[in-house]
Amino acid sequence: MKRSWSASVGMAAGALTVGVATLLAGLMTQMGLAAGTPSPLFAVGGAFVDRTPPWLKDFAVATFGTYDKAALIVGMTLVLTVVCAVIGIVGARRRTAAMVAFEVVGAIGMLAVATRPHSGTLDILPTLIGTAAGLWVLSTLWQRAAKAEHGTPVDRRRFLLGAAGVTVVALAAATVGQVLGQRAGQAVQSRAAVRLPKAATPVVISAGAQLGVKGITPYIVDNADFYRIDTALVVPQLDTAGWSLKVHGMVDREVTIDWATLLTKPMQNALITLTCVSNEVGGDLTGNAVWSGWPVRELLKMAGPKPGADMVLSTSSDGWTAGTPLSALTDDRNALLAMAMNGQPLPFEHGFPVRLVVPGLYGFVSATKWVTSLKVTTFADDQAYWTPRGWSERGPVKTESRIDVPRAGDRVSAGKVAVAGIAWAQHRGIVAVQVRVDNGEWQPARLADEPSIDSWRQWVLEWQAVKGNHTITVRAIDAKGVVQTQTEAPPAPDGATGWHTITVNVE
Ligand SMILES: Nc1nc2c(c(=O)[nH]1)N[C@H]1C(S)=C(S)[C@@H](COP(=O)(O)O)O[C@H]1N2
Ligand SMILES: [Mo]
Repeated sequence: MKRSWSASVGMAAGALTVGVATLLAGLMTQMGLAAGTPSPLFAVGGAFVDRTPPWLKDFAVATFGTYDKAALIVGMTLVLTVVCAVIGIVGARRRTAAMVAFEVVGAIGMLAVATRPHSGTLDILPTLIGTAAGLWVLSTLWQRAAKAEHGTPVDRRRFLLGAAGVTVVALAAATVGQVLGQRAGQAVQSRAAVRLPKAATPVVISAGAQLGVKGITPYIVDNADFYRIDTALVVPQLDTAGWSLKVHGMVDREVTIDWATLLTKPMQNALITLTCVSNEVGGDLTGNAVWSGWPVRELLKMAGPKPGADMVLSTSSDGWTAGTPLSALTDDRNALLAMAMNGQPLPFEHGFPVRLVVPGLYGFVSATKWVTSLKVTTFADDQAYWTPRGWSERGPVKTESRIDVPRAGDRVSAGKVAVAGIAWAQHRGIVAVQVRVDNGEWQPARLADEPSIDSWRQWVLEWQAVKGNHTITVRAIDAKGVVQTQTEAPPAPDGATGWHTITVNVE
């Protein structure tokens, strides 16, 4: 077999191993699955740096200056290329020995990954899968090379195209993985470095806001349990240094605010329940949290909306848009440029570094995550993401209630049973919740405290359960006197309606 051919088999296999491993490492870092340095090239590089004797370090810095790390990566790539070329050449005669040598190189990569600081058990996966891909390339291309040697020009072309194709794919994968991993790494560091200012308006949650019923939704939902809805296939990984928000359109003057400036503004804390318009009756696409941020009305005031404007089109870094009535962002409600959720910098999935949260409106018309632009405009001139897709232009939250316990289909013992759940009518407030068993009389539920009219409210009814199957129905009445409608409607176009009804079996 031609030496250059067998060498290129080894090099293509090595390239694919690094490419696949780097791509998977980048994806894992992006998804928050990797803790340490799952990319083998960087792990080996890091391990090498840690063990470099001082004289060599000094020499490297003196020779390459600030390019010392780039020089290291280039150097390692060259060494790896030569090693793989040799493995390829050896493999032309001694397949098994070459395969074992390749596995040893992969194992060195895995060892380096596993011993990096903060490494988790999952971190070696990219290198493991990459090595398997490399072994597959070795055996496939050796076969093709052997056939090409005594074969037709077609066989030769098949081999050369195969080797070139693998190398191109490998380089592309490595590049994408590197960009993903680096950006994600930067974003994670940026989020970890955030120091939130103390809020000018702390929220007070009285003990009476929680009824303490077993199985009821907690008044505040943990960030990790909070529902997530968005169109982003890959969670945007922004960092604070690169973030800014521009107010433009129908304004007296354009204003751009960056993270450092936002941090100097008096931060408000607010209890706000977020609800998705796609939530079915009884569904769980709703959550309550303490949000901290600067009222968006203050920023809009700086820009000076022009007369005639009635909508703000907010855009996220990934191009998603929401159309919010200008009035909801300029009246006295706590519409926030939120920087924190339950005292933590926003989780990436919930909009880090800054998102909008507007009491009383469904998320799809208000709660833009990763927000980077606010265009003051009109409903006549601009359309938000979901409007041409069959959803309403406006999205005030409807008065709703949900039974949390017992669960539908539960078996319970006869006697006292706590029927409990939550009700919400953001920015209006809940004044009553009523429960009905088997189409009997509506009975008033006991309400928990309501620390904010922008949040949901817990309720409970002590029910004397008697044997048999029973249906339980709930409805809420909001502070405007509106009784939750019985009329059943699907989520599209502007929110589901109907009464949440469950059946339980009492024994
Ligand atoms: N950038 C962006 N922001 C978005 C969305 C989106 O798709 N992209 N979805 C919205 C919808 S429909 C809802 S219900 C809320 C959900 O917010 P959460 O994921 O933090 O619970 O985010 C809103 N903000
Ligand atoms: Mo939503």
